[in-house]
Order: sequence, then C-alpha cells, then structure tokens
Amino acid sequence: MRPISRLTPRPSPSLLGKLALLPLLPLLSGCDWVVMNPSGDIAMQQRDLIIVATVLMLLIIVPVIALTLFFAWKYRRSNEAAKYDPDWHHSTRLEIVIWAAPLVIITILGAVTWTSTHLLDPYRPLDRLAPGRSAENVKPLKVQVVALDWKWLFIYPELGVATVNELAAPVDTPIDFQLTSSSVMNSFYVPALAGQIYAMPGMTTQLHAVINKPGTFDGFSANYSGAGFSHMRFKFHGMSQANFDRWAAEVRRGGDRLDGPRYLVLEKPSEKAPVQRFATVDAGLFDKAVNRCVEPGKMCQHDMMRIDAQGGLGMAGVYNVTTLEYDKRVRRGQEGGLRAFVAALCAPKSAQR
Ligand SMILES: [Cu+2]
Repeated sequence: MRPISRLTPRPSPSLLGKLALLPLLPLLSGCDWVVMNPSGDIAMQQRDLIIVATVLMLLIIVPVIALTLFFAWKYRRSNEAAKYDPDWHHSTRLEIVIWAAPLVIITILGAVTWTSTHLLDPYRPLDRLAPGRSAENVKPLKVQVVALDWKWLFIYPELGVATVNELAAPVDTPIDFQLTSSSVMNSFYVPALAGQIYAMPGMTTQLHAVINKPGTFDGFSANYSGAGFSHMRFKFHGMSQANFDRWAAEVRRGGDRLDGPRYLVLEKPSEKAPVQRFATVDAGLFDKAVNRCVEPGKMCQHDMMRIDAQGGLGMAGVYNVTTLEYDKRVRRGQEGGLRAFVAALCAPKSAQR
C-alpha cells in the first residue's frame, strides 16, 4: 500500500504562508472598528467585556490547538523515538489539569458576566459618566425615540423639539432613551455609544448611555424591518454643552410643528428620509405613539387595557382590537375595509385612576 501523502498534491510552503496571513487581511483595510474603539462609557465597558471574555476563552483554545498540532507531529508515524504505550489509561495529573483549568475559567467568566449583565443593564440609570466620575449630580437628557417606516424620530420632551434622522446630545451627560416603534420591530444602535436596544410597537424599551467625546457617529437600525431598512440611518452628534444649547436654539428657530396630523404623515412609509427638524412638539405625542392612538377618535391601548381589566366590552370590543393589527390603514378604514365599532369611550374620572 502506498502512503496517502504521495497521492494528494502537497500545497507549496509559500501558499501555506499566504493562507496563514489571511486572518490579518481586515487590518489592512484600515477600517475603524468602532465597537472596539467606542466613544461612550457604556460601549467602552462592553468592549472591555468582549476583550476579557475572548482572552479567557483563548486561554483554553490556544493551548488545545497548539497541543493538537504538537501531538500530531510528535507521534507521527516516522518518529521512532516517540514512546508507544497502547495500554495507557489514566493520569491523575492530567485529570486535574483537564478539570481544573476550565472550572477556573468558567467561574471567572461567570462572575464577570453576571456582574456586567446587571451593571450594564440598559434599563439601569447610569452611576458614572466615565471611570472615576460620578453621574450623581448630573441631570440626564431625556430623548424619546420612535422607529418609523423607515426613519427615526427623536423627541426631546424637555426642550420641546423633535428631529428626524438626526440625534444630538451634550458630552458627559447621561442620556435617558425611551424607545418605541410605529409598526414593526427595529433595533436602535449607535455602536460608539452603547449596545443595541429593540424598539417595538405598543410598548417602550429603555437605554441609558453617555457619550464622552465630541464627534459625529453613525446610528442605524440593526433589525431588518422591511423595504427601506438599509437607509434607516442617522448621524449622532456628541457636542459640548454650549454647542448643544446652540443646536437646540437653532432647531427651535425653525417653523415646523410636530402635532398629531403631521406625525400621521411622517409615519407613512418613506425611504431615504432627509433630516427634518421640528421647533415644537405636542406634549404627549410619544405617549400616543406608544399607545397607538395618534389618530383622533381612536381608542388608546391603555384605555382598552383598562376596559379589559374591568370586564371588557364583549363582542363590540373585538373591532377595537382589529385596528391594532399591522395592516392598520386598511383596518381603520383609511383604505377601505372595516371601520372601528367603538371609536372612543367616556369614562368617569374614578375609572381613569
Ligand atoms: Cu429572540
């Protein structure tokens, strides 16, 4: 029998050398790995977690791969000097290494993951702006985010302004995001700032983060949401407090007003939406967007829930639920089809509590 190696062509050493260099190729592209080089404290801590977890796992992976190659080479057929021991069956020393090393690593990895899962919980208000800098006496900036088809609406409830596809925040100020969506699920992601967080219709999610360096950063949806998804991008501007105040004043000087009817136009599907600024916003618009009742006369979700909690409206209530479905324009009679049965309901003050 001929040895198998003679039958298969052996790759030349120069080709092997080139293949070994392949993993280094991304480094040559000069691309900025924003996740590994973020500008916000939360994203920085998440980066550190990626590094710690990867290094801990490499502590096992590298020796295992190296030893596999070493054993294959040492006990190769042609090496007559290697010890041949077919009856070998136990080594206490080896058992200790095999069990203890992963146990130690998994314990450390578990502790690190458990603590950072809680410390980096997006719903948890920040307790620091940067290492060694407390967030205790810094008032957070509230931003309400609505993922529309296919653009991002940002409402600043304290400033009374809103923007589309443009987000700004002062550096070293905690940002308190509240997020929802108008139709399908999206994921709000500014890699330089923090990890992604889902935006879902009919409910809110939260994200607390801080930007530490001034600059312009990319933001986008990280969850496929339909035809215009690829262009659901925006710029996030980290600014000094003075520049942010100037930016807010500039937005306020514009004439546009974001009220219910304007929102209903805005939420209609459109692609590659340009930046838009609104000098005033109706208070409570975000709440209505969450409760899916921006249309006048449409029952809000929380009212419907309250009615259901008190026994419901029987068969009549079924028609209200149909207006919440995704093909809502048809269901609401805007494009033919069903009309709501109970459009609004008066409730005594006591029931509203
Ligand atoms: Cu899932």
